[in-house]
Amino acid sequence: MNTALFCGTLCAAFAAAALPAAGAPSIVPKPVSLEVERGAFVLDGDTVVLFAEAPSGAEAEARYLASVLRPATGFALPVRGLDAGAGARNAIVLGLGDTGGGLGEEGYRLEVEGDSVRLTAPAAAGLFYGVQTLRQLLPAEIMSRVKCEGVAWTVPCVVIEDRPRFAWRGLCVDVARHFMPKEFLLEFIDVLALHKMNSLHLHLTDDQGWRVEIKKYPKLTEVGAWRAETIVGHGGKSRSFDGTRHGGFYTQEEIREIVAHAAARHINIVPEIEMPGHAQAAIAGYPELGNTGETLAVLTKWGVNPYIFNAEESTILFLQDVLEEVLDLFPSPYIHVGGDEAVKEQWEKSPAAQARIKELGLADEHALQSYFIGRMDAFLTEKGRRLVGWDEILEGGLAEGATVMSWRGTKGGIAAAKAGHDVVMAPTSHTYLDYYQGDPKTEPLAIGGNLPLEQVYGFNPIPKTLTRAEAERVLGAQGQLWSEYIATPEHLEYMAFPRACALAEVVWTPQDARAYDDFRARLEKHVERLERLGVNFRSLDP
Ligand code: TNX
Repeated sequence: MNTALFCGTLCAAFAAAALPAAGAPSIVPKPVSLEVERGAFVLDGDTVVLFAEAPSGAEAEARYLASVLRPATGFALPVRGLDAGAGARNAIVLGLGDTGGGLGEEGYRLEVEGDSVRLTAPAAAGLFYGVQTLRQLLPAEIMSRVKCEGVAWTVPCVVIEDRPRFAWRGLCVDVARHFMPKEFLLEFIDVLALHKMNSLHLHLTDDQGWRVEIKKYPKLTEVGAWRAETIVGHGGKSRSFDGTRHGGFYTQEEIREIVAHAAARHINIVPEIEMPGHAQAAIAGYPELGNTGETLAVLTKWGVNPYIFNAEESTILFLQDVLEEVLDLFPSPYIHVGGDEAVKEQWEKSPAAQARIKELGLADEHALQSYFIGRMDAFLTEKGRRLVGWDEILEGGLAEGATVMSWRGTKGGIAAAKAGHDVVMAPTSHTYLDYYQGDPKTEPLAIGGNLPLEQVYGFNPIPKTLTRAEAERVLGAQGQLWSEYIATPEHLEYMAFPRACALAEVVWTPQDARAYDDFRARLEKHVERLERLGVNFRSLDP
């Protein structure tokens, strides 16, 4: 068959049927620059995936590409090193090298021509993101986990140059309030990768559950990973409980598997071990960590809870032992220690806490929290890592090396940036994906709030009040999936998508290249991909 003719007809049909916005492909997040040219590359059973052998790093990305193309097409594309001088017809060629375009650590250049695809990047991450773009240039069926018959696997001819706006492009998943199985996290990571997100923050501990095995302190999971039951709905006056035991935790082996799976997709897993608040599950396992000596059960309801860790030296050392194991499991440069919503009432009443404040010459309970977090900061810094905490860690004085995650608006982030600290923006106003995304009357029960898709898209992580130098301190932004009211993976996906698609574009695409209507048009096509992937996304509002 005449390929040019075949492609011409097919591409016209493809454009008419599927491509909004003047025939431009619907890539999410939108690339920095994209030129569509005439013609198309056709992927078939004879296509080869080639990688330039030196410098190394391209081979893993080439193998990943072949592996993601396989299920839907059924093609077992050969992956080979590129012989210098050999022709590269019907080939997808991946190479590491200087593209000359200032693409940074994560950028890439993708050139699709009629008989070959060339993907070049300064580093492996860029090749990976170029592969994600290439997947999105193919028909949506490419995302299918089962073979799709009768699909012409065409890629429109394009030249794309792309790089992310921010280095921290994340989501936080709360696996403490409701445990999520490892298998689900692995799939969720795949979907994040498709959106060029590079950070998954796991909220591993809270009042209602401790979810990571710590060998030195087995009762953290033997006791702390299980609660007797869970409050029903919002509780209200006639609060009732479901009578069903809930729990689970990740073994260290499972954590290593999750971390490795994410790393292969250029996603860093940021572990969070909460302190000094949100600590009841840990205190249930080890009552000596608390302030009252009471034997507690793992909490079965939601909200801010007064049972926080005491600030004794023995407790600080206990938590540093925990962190020691956490550091061994998670190579992340950033370790999150929480710091939010630590009610000080038990410290106010506790003679031991008051004595500690005196002994350390501190002003008050806020200064004691600051001291507590400061000890963790020093510990982590010495191990070559960096502490991250919620914006409450500003109260009573910010630890020297701390990065602030700003959730109560952007105020905390602004203060931290102005004080020369790094910041991740995570404000309730634009990134709380546990809030309602539509009319509460027709949505599944959520914690409250109102965060429609357009509002997420409207977020600019750089507040206007920052100078250029201060703005450099904003590493990026993160969406939060707190799971008090999210009990299943399906529901978590429903809350995450498509709002996480909007967030992905917020953190990837230059601010002045973004417009909601254009995004919304591309999203129509993009949700077909989510559908093929089997993601339980919320349908787009008409
Ligand atoms: C506040 S955000 C919390 C979480 C809750 C969330 C519910 C933050 C640092 N603390 O513990 O799950 O609100 O939206």
